[in-house]
Amino acid sequence: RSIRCLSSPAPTPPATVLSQDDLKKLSAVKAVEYVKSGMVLGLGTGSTAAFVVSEISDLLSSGKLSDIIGVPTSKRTFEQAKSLGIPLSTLAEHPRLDLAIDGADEVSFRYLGQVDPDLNLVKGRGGALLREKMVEAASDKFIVVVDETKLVTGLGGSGLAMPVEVVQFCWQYNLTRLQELFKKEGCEAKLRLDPDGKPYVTDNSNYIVDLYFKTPIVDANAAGKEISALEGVVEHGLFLDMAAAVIIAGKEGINIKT
Ligand code: ABF
Repeated sequence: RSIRCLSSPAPTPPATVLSQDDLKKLSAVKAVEYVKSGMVLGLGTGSTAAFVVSEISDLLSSGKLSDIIGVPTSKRTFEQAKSLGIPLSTLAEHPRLDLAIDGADEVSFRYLGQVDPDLNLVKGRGGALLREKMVEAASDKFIVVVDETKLVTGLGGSGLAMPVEVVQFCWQYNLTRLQELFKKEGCEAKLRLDPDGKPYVTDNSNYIVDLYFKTPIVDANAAGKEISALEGVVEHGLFLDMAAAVIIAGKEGINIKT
């Protein structure tokens, strides 16, 4: 009979496989290191930003942070922060904020082969782009928290939605004009709908026209200006040259770009 190995070598334990949520949490925890007691903070929207809010709540509960006031970028962030006992306020009461931390859908890092020094972003797939942009524009520093899946070689490059918030009254006109504007990028524009098929309505009672590009936007700055110039457009998801730093959590660790 062949002599069977009594014990085969122990299988190599798998390297720690970090989930996307793990990576989001890592970037969130790193970003909260920039929060100091007494700050007025812009609180972002989305799952990564939600980890930031819960981390701030934990630090307040443990006494490691105090005297924080939060200005939420959406009704759902307001509800989350309120439920965690974070003192909240508004832009009306605090027209200037010390710091805003928020997620993003795309970070343009290798634009046309160059590192994009402006840390340009696509944001707003969560529908909160208008309040996000206002809060982040009002902040002395805006820090972005992402996992590495958000890096793209040119904005629109993910092929996923780039939102434009429009007044309900003229959404069809805006949809048509936006599609024409980005014909060379093979843009398809769609009115964002709720699961029940009705138009999605933002916290500001507007609609969203989502743009889907076949090829990345060539000139993001020009694109932002052209979109904003359209009658009935309230805001768009191109956040250009706004971020002071992007904290990227990847399987190799944390990478901070400023
Ligand atoms: C928000 O973060 C939105 O601008 C963007 O859509 C979202 C990204 O979502 P997640 O962090 O869940 O990936 O700020």
